[in-house]
Amino acid sequence: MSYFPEVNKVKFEGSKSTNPFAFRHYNPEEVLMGKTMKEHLRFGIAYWHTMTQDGSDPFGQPTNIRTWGGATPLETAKNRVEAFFELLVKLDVEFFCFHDIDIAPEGNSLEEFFQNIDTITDLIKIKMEETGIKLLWNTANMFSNPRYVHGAASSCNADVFAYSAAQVKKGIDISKKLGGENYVFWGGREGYESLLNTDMKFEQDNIARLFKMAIAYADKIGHKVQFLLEPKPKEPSKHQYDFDAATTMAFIQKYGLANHFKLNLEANHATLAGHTFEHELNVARCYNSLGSIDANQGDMLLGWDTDEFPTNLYDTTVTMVEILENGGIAPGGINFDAKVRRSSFEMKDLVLAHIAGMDTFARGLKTAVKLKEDRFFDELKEKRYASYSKGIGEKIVKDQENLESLTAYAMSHDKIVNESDHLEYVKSRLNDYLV
Ligand code: XLS
Ligand code: NI
Ligand code: NI
Repeated sequence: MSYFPEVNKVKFEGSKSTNPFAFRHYNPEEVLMGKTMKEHLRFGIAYWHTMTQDGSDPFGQPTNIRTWGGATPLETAKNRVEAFFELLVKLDVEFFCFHDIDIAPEGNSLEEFFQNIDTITDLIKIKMEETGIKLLWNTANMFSNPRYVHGAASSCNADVFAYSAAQVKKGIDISKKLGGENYVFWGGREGYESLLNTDMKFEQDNIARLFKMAIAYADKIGHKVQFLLEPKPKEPSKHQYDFDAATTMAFIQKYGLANHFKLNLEANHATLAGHTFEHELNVARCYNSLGSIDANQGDMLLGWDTDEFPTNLYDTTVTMVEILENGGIAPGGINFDAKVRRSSFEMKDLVLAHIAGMDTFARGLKTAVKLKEDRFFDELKEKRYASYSKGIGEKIVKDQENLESLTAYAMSHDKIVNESDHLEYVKSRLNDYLV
């Protein structure tokens, strides 16, 4: 049985193709800077948005037509595995990501939940072996169930902390079972509603305690996995502890987690924090902590996480510039944490939306490679900071100067001459690369 009968395996047909089910820019085998596009981009599909999202919003009922509904929640979960792998294969996508509750029904007890997870991950494992598709990351959903009303590891209720720990243990167990390359924590309810009743330091100490337990457990069972922490400033908590990349790095460093934790950065979370995505990627690179990305885009006219498929060429270009500067994104990847609009409700929209995202990233990659090969940004920056490669500047960066010696220098060099950035010209030259 096929869930996407109208769609064959999506192939690269070139930019002139008018076939909606073809890649016009993503050519997995094309080699750029010594790596194939597939190796550069390491695309992943998110189980939650693709398999469980139904198109409902706070004002309206589900709109999505989905054909995998079964007689019981477990049967639906099994059908979803079939449909998901059909989609991954047809789109030639190498990786996937999921939360525990996306793949398996929670049932009526923790024990039943874990049994369901075992049943479904057995099926997923078989599919992975058949197709060669790999697990980029999994995570535990510790925010949807009412038990997480006060948080998970940051909850005021110790029983909730214990329940979270059980979910994380299971998450690491299935990560090992499926050969996961990364394991993500996104603190959906790890924040506060009001400081009037919140002990912020205590709550953050507890979050770090859970992370240390996770590191110890992965180590104990011999699972080498890269842990990732995903920043987001708001929604659902009014104030989330992992506000943005810089705040999250301060947390990681304060609690001594840097050897095991990097960042999973999401484009729409950056804009919610009042940053561009490239700012967040750049901050992560400053700390050598760029782990993986959740690829999507927000709507600047709306103040929430719209999780749209990335279709903005400028954004994917500057994102790929950061990724190339990082030397690539592996063992992370580009996970489409993105959902089709409520009005794109047909099954085939799932295919079209991913093609759009993959083609837009492929174009971003190609442009970024051209910029890199032409040393566009390198030359700009070399010229801009040239005063530090000679004379007094060179001595400053070699730590050979002090306040007294620099005062003596400044006395005889107090007629400062600055140079213009010509930034408007730079931006218009960048446009030449984009179109
Ligand atoms: C929500 C987050 C979430 C994480 C995984 O806004 O993006 O989907 O990626 O829990
Ligand atoms: Ni995300
Ligand atoms: Ni998000």
